[in-house]
Amino acid sequence: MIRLYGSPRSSAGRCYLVLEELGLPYEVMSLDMMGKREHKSEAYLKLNPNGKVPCLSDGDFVIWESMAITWYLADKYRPALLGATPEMRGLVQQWSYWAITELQPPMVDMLIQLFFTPEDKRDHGAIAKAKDRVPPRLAILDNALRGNSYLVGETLTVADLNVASVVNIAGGLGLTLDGLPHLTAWFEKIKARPSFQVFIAKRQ
Ligand SMILES: N[C@@H](CCC(=O)N[C@@H](CS)C(=O)NCC(=O)O)C(=O)O
Repeated sequence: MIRLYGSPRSSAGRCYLVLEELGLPYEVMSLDMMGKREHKSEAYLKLNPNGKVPCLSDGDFVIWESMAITWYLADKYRPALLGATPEMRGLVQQWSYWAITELQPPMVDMLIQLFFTPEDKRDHGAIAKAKDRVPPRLAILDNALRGNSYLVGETLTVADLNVASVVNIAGGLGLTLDGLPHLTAWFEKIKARPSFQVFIAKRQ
C-alpha cells in the first residue's frame, strides 16, 4: 500500500496529482503539523529526517522530496509519463527542477508574507521583489509552449503535472496569466484533467 504524508495544500500537492493521474490507491497519513508538530516527532523523522512533507512509503520503500516522489511514481507505475528517450527524460527533469528551483521560490516568498505573516509585520519590499521575479519566469514557460501541446513531446509527461502544480500557486497570489496565451491554453488543458480536478478539490 502507498502511504502519503503531507497536506494537498503543501509541497505534497503534486504527489496527490500524480497519484490521481496514475489512478493508484493510496492512504493519506494524517500529521498534525501545527499543534503537535508531528512532522518533528521521532517516529516521523525516521521516515523523513528533514522533518518536512511530503514523504511517501510504498511497501517498505520510503522516499521524500516531492519531485523525486513524482518521478518514482511515474517510473514505477507508468514510465511513459517520463518520456520515451533520454533526451525527453532529460527535459522532463529540466522542467521539474526548474519549477521547484526557479518558479516556486518567489511564489513561496509571497505566500509566506501574504498568508503566514501578520499584516503589521509584512515586508512589502520583499513581496514586491518576489512579485517582480514571477512574470519573466512565466514568460519562459509561455515561450516554451508556443506551438507545443505539452512541455516535452506530444503527450502528457510528469513535467506537465509538476510544473502545473507550481503554476497553480499563482492564482492564489493574485498573479495572472494574462498576456501568456500559450501558457494559459496549456494550463486550461491540464486543469481539465480529472486528476487535476481531484487535486484542486482536495486543496479546498
Ligand atoms: N523541497 C521539499 C520542500 C518540502 C517543504 O518545504 N515542505 C514544507 C511544507 S510545503 C514543510 O514540511 N515544512 C515544515 C517545516 O519546515 O518544518 C519538497 O519539495 O519536498
